[in-house]
Amino acid sequence: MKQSQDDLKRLAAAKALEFVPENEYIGIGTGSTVNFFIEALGKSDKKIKGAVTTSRKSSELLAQYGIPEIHANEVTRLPVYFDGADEVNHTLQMIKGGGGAHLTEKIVARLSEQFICLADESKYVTRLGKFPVAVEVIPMARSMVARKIVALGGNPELRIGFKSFNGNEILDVSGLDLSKPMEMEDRLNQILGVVENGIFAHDTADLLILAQQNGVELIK
Ligand code: ABF
Repeated sequence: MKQSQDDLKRLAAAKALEFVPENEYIGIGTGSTVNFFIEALGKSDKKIKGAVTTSRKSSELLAQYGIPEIHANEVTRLPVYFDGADEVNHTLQMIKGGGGAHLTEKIVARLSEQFICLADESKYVTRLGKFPVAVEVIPMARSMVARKIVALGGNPELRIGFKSFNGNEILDVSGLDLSKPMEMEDRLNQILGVVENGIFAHDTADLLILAQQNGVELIK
């Protein structure tokens, strides 16, 4: 029987438990795949010291399962960070930010020695770029940034009614040429008024736990 996308997310989440180190603080991201991971971790007998997380939603869920939270400023390193993605390619570069939390996610990724990405097969792509790139902008620079993005070949759309964790706005940008993801990540971040974008080309995953109809595959 064909498994649903949620079944596959659950499978990836269950597999990820095997990579949770005990008696350590870990990083935990955001999104529905990670929600399954937090649930699985909360119900498991794995003992961790606590977690640095990337959104209020994940904080709430951690609290619900009695997993202590620690602030990013209280740790100097994390052995591992678990998070999902909107797209991930064969070299484990990703597009993230569908949930608008890519800034906090990049910070926790950079604090972590290992980034483990949890994904169902729909996220695994040959080429990044179908999913729009989220660009977090300082509100007063929004229009100026949008014009620069158009000049780069992108089509920016304001995410209506959304503010990031840090009170900024998000432009969802389609149409960008992501054949060189690192270059585009840098070019977007060089625009004055951009806080961070959702291309994770520098901060690739170290391991992808990919749940597919025929089983879970580990891709390095
Ligand atoms: C986070 O959640 C984001 O970077 C990404 O946008 C999203 C993936 O969500 P889901 O697991 O719900 O597909 O990982």
